[in-house]
Amino acid sequence: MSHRPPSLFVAAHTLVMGIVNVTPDSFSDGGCFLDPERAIAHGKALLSEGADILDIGGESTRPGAEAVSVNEEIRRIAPVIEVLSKEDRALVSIDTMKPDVADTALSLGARILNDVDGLRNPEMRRVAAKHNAAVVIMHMKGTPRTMQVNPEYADVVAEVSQELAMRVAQAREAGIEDIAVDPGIGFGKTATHNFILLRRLEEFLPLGLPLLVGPSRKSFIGSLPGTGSPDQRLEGTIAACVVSAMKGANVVRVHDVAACKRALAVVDAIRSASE
Ligand code: HH2
Repeated sequence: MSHRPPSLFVAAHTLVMGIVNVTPDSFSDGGCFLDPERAIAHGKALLSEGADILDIGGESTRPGAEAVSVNEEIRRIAPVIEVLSKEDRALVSIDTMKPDVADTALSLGARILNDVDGLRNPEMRRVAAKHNAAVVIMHMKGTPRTMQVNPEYADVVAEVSQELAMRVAQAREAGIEDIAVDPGIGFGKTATHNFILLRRLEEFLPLGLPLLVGPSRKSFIGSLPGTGSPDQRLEGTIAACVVSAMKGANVVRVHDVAACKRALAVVDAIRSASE
């Protein structure tokens, strides 16, 4: 008999991770929630809309974003994590690439470490293991500064999958047990790469791990007519979430929690209906 604890990323329904960006420069909502009180209010609103997880970040990873110091990132996220992790039903995730930020957030009550750098840094793996955190291992080609400079793959799905498998093995070696994988929509990929990743998402299922997908308001949606600005990308975001859920994603990471919850309730009902 297996005694593995249940994964935080697996439930009977598709989980929705709501985004709380405590940043001045995030690509779609930069500056909206930099003030801790506003970020906390936003997190509470997302919980009341049905968010299953709150993903709190203090550094934008948009292409070309300016780096943020450890102290500044901690100053942004700490008060928000401290309050939101004490909310009823709240499961808090910290979105960071920095070990010291992760350490502080996990000490303050976050239970998930979401690292867009895939826990490449051994110190990140050590911090996650120390706190017995669940982790999201995301694929990124390059760094946020360079990733959109002409990304190339022979077979994007195969290459992303191989790299994720390698990072998962490293994380397991470090003693991390609860792991979700994420193909990293928009992180070192052209719009076409992102469409292919979503169309072939089921090819990540053989990794045998919960799958998280983050298409929300991203520029691959904006590459299509009439969706140039992020506030025109809700329907496209929902379409990508629906496809992801139908193809086996366990978690979607989105800004628009209420709308995505409503759409995914239908998907979940279609998937689970029995004769
Ligand atoms: N996307 C963003 C940030 N973190 N984490 C995971 N696991 N998957 C993603 O696709 C992902 C992520 C980028 O979105 P956002 O947080 O809205 O923008 P910014 O990085 O500009 O703050």
